[in-house]
Amino acid sequence: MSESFYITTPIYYVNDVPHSGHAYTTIAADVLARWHRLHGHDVFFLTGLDEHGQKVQRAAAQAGIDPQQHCDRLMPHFRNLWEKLTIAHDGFIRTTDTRHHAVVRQLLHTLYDRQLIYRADYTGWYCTFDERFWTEKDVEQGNCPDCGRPVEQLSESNYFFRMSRFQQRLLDHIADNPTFIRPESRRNEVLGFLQKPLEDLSISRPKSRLSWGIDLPFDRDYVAYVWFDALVNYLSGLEYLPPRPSVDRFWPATVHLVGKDILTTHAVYWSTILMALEIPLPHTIFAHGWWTVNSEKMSKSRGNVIDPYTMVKQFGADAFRYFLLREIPFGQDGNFSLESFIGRINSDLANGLGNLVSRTVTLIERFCAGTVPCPDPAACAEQETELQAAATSLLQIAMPHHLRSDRIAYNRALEAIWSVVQLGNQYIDKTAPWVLAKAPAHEKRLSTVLFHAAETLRFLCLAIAPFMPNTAQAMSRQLGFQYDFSRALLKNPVAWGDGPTATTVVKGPSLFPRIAIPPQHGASMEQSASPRTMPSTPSSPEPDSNTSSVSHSTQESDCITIKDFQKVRLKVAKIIAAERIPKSEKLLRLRVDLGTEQRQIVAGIGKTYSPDTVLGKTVVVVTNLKPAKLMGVESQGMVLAAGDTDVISLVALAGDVAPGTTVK
Ligand code: ME8
Repeated sequence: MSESFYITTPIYYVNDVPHSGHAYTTIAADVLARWHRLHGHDVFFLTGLDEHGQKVQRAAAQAGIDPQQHCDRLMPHFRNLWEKLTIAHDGFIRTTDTRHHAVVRQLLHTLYDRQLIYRADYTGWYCTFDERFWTEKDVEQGNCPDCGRPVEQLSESNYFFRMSRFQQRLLDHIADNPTFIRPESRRNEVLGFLQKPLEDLSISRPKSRLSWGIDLPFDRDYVAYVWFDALVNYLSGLEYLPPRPSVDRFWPATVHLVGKDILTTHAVYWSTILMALEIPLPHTIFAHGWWTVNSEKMSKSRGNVIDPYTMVKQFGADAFRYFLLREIPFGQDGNFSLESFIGRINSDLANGLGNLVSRTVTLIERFCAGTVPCPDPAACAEQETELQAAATSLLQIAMPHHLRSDRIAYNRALEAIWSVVQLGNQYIDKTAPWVLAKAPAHEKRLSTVLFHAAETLRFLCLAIAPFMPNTAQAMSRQLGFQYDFSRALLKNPVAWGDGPTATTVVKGPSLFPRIAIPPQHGASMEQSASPRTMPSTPSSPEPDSNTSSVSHSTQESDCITIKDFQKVRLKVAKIIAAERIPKSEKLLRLRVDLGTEQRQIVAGIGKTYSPDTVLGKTVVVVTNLKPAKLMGVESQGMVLAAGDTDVISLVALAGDVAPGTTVK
């Protein structure tokens, strides 16, 4: 039997239609599932819906319908979205399914029989929105520490799971299994949480307060706490969903992908429940970061929700999949901006991959009568060796490294793929097949070059297939390979030149038409997304005579001139004072010495640096930025720092340079 790979997403609440955050986790899971299928692994990918609990009951009441009717009404919004995003899940679970109820009841019974569930009176602070109790010390000025909404004091008789008994075992498990909670920062968070004594977990809600749930098997006046019910889906889904994948075959799960918001419920609640049931724990719980819009949480009330349906309709499923996984490291938070999205479509997709496919196919059509030619080993040069090494290492080294379920780095994987895209475009520019075609003496060299360009695309198409299945399919069609990506195409190593030979290319429509940047970007997606527009100039296989030789495109709107760059005045500065700005986690007030003057700068580096660690540092400052007020404090410049989203490091100088020196 081949290696098994069981991946799950959270099951999403059906209190509302899905948004891009839900799409993010599901796309991420789909990529790993597809990658493992391509390698011939035995894959089960489970997603679904969390249909019980207060949130759903409340949403149904607001809609004036019965909760089940509400769930049935919302379910297609999720299923259709997954179809539009080409999500190839193997199972879709709904917690209102009576077969799921049976498993939840059976597990509750087991815990009850083992005396790991008891009844007690409890008084605590209850957050209706999060459906959980908080202790006095957790509550922040009368508000829930999680969602910030007011909490209310509630006294209630409930059933409790003896979670506290498992605290030490859980700590030991985390210590013994370094890849159990990923990434490392989240693992530390859980360890921090476990420094405090773990309390027992209320696993029931009285029906008098909440009736929408699964009846407790030992007391019909109560329903199960929605999180107990929901977490069990990871097991129940294996038991009864077609094609009955079975617990024996797939448990323990390889990876539960979750957002950082629900790390505790998975790493602590779920782990201790499994321990109590004597069921092995999943190999990895990977908690990814949070997408914000204009640095704010996405929410309907703020009107900044990014509607995934709109994104797919306007930019295509693959572009959306690409952007979400390329833009921010999985695990870190990131800000969604339509401007960055369109920027990536134009630079990485239209000018990068789309251009490489289009020019290769055009050149083969024009100079080889549409048939991918055979190479002549005698006509190979160093350029071919370099291209071949880069493309083959993609499948053999880069992807296996970046897509391991305990260190998932989609952005790095895509970066590696796009470095080959860039190399491919440079290769065509440098070898200039249109020049070779002019002299019959270069015929073998021309064939060799076009073969290598096509072979690079074959490797690229296998590498991107998990990320962009539609694009991979279209590429394979245009190059005449006709691959079926649901098959285990990477089960055996793929070697350079071992693909279908002498295939006939078929030019298709442009894979990624360039998008015009809307004048009013960055606001709500519905308002600002522009319709797709065709490229202003058709993609050309040859470089424009007015552009430099490495340019593979005549579309250079993302570039700035040296004059533009010189408008930014950069100077070396020394930090001579630093302090935190009250009530801000991120901002430091700095005093910097610029040789001839001193300035006050407010820098968003406070999460990475404390004031004492930056004191005396030599940094680079933008000195001609218009002054702006941040949290009421004027900033007279900007300090340069590196980091895709969060600040990782200040920009330092390689040698000793006096304050005030120009940086250029
Ligand atoms: O918590 N950025 O469901 P839910 C990134 N039913 N990911 C986001 C996101 C954002 N802004 N917003 C949502 C629940 N997500 C429970 C789960 S599992 C047994 C029960 C994603 O509908 C992310 O995966 O609130 C997050 O953990 C999940 O949606 C929460 O979905």
